[in-house]
Amino acid sequence: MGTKQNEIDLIRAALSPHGIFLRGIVHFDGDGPEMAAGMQANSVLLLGNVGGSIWPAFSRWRAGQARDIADPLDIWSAETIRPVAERLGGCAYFPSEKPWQPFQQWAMRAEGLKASPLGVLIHPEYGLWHGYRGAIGFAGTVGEPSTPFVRHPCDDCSGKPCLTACPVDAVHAAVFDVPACRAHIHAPAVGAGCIISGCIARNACPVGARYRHPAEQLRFHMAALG
Ligand code: B12
Ligand code: SF4
Ligand code: SF4
Repeated sequence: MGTKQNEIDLIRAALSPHGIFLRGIVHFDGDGPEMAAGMQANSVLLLGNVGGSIWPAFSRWRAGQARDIADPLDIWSAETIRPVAERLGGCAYFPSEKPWQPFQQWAMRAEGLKASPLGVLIHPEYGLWHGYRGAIGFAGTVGEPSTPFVRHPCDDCSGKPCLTACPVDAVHAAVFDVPACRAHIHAPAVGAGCIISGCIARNACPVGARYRHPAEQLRFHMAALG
């Protein structure tokens, strides 16, 4: 197995100043995502944020853009990650780009994470306060697959406060009720709590509380929920 440590070091050095970190590596055996040239990727390097790590760099970039540009975080992510992928001969993937790539499945394989009742994958340290900004696929074998975590924080969470915090009972152990959540946050006045301070159920989770997104970032993500 050829470890191309050079690529990994380059990716880390280029992206960590923007608050984007290598979150894990997945190796495939003929079932990887398609690359631009019609080939399949054999390795995918998953890139993401931890807590509010991207917020300073993204905010600086945004200050230089027109105030009303659509999907600024997606544009910033592509402008930041794509040149790194191209420099290394890789193919960049983005979570909001269609067709949607299975970012959460990759994260489950790379880090051993499992879904919380909110649908968001929960991390033993960062809790619900992390996400994925992109991934880079390579035709060859890059790095070693990550060693997955084994502990799922929801298993030993006493009281499970996320299940009772939502004002419209959208969060259940088995399924997250997306239509109920959407209807509530778009209802004038009543939904303002979630829009201003972030999802109440997500805020109620005790895991990784110190990684909670800054208030401005919380509002940004909630406003982007269409
Ligand atoms: C569509 C979508 C939504 C839809 C959900 C509609 C639905 N029921 O599918 C809406 C707009 C409601 C949504 C909301 C949110 N989302 Co969303 N979403 C996506 C997106 C773009 C596609 C999901 C998908 O269908 N993938 C395609 C299949 C093939 O991928 P998959 O991995 O095999 O499928 C998994 C998901 O579908 C997941 N799933 C199923 N139902 C739901 C419902 C929700 C709410 C979520 C989050 C996941 C989820 O389970 C599948 C098995 O793992 C992904 C990015 C991506 N490319 O995956 C982000 C993604 C899943 N979302 C994410 C996040 C963070 C959120 C929000 C918290 C945003 C916010 N406000 O901050 C909210 C959660 C709601 C809340 N109360 O705060 C993150 C999750 C990160 C993590 N830690 O797991 C992702 C990965 C984007 C990212 N950039 O990191 N989301
Ligand atoms: S409150 Fe408990 S059950 Fe809910 S997401 Fe957090 S750890 Fe999991
Ligand atoms: S955003 Fe509000 S309505 Fe939606 S799940 Fe969270 S608490 Fe419930």
